[in-house]
Amino acid sequence: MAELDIIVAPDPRLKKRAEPVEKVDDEVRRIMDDMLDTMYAANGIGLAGPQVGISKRIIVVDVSREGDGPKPMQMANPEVIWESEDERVYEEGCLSLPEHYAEVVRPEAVKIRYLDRENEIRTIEADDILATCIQHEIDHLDGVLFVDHISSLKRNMIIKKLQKFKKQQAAEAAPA
Ligand code: GNR
Ligand code: NI
Repeated sequence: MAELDIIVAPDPRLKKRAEPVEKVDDEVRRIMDDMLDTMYAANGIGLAGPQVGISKRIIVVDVSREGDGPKPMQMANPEVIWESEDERVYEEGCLSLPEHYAEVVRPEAVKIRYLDRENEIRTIEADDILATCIQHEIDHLDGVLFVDHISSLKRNMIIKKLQKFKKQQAAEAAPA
């Protein structure tokens, strides 16, 4: 079990398309477990490989409510195989865009096919926050961030602020 560092935008590693997993083996299971640890430590509801510098099509999600106990989900090669025509607006955040939020429109329900921990093909239907979160994570695997779904004016403002924040952090870490 290990916590990984989460990459903050702007960063070229967040813009790359991630590679499919050939087989869910012990190495992939270890990555999935480390990603869950990292996600819980950061109080996130989802995390994708590229956010921790792993350019593989792996995501983890847990949208359970606090009182209900954890419901971790771990997926390799997740794919949207159906999406509803109905859309919904959800205020999204992202661990790679800390402290920035914006309303994003997406299909309100989706069917997802993926490989589970045992390398078995599974299909699930998701709606509500689970549908939103899985679509957000699959976007990461394609190098897409939620700000790519909003106006360029808002996007550029958020990216500029993050760039400034990162420069400050780097200066504090390595004083002249
Ligand atoms: O923790 C997260 N919350 C969230 C809220 C609304 C829509 C999507 C998300 S995912 C995000 C964690 C994250 O950055 N996953 O990639
Ligand atoms: Ni994200």
